[in-house]
Amino acid sequence: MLQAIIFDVDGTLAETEELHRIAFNTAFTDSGLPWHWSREQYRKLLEVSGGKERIRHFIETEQLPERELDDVGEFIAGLHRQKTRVYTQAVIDGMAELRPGVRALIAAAQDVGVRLAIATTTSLPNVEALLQAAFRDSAEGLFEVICAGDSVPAKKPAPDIYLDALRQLDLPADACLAIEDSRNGLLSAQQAGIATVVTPGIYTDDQDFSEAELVLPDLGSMTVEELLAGDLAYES
Ligand code: XBP
Ligand code: MG
Repeated sequence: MLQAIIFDVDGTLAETEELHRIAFNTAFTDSGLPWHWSREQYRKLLEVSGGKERIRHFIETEQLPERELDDVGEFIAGLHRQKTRVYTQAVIDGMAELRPGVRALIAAAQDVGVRLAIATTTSLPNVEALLQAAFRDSAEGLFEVICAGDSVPAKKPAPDIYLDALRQLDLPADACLAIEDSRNGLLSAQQAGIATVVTPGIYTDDQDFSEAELVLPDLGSMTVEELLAGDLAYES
């Protein structure tokens, strides 16, 4: 019997990765760096979960001079703080909207007492800004458990963030359903033993989701009753 739904954030609750890309590029420009991540480049960079890890991967693979900095970690952290400021302000300004079916599924889950959690690689301020913008006064306490960003040693596709969500929910994996948009997220939830529904996003629509219970265009393409009943026999 389904007792909790664990949502990914970026690409799942809302189509936010284009906003992240713009925030990264704005932070690079603000910092006087001649870096610019195109959409095509960002699709590839998204194979690395975590903004700070993504910047480090970019510096190393492009063999940029910043590799030689004494404290490249702090350099990256400073850039990422700037990027997070830009991103959260854009979300607060209403630039991110929930994907189709998300709000209805969350409301239906609440109505029948299915608990709600978040397991995301993104930074906690980004999650808080999105929940505030999307749910306003009802954001507080809507998700009983929020596991985000650096709270675990290893980011997706490692299972750490989903295992932490299960621990905090005090539920077994087979009582939960994960909802994801990316292969990294699917692998993370799967390794934690959680059945996963995937709703691919604009940056992940070419990825392999063969391990998913179900792949849907979005959460609006199936009735919430079917999703909550675990009746995942969707005919595309
Ligand atoms: C997607 C990610 C994050 C975002 C950027 O997270 O991999 O890194 O791209 O956010 P999700 P940060 O697990 O929600 O799909 O810069 O805060 O990492
Ligand atoms: Mg995602």
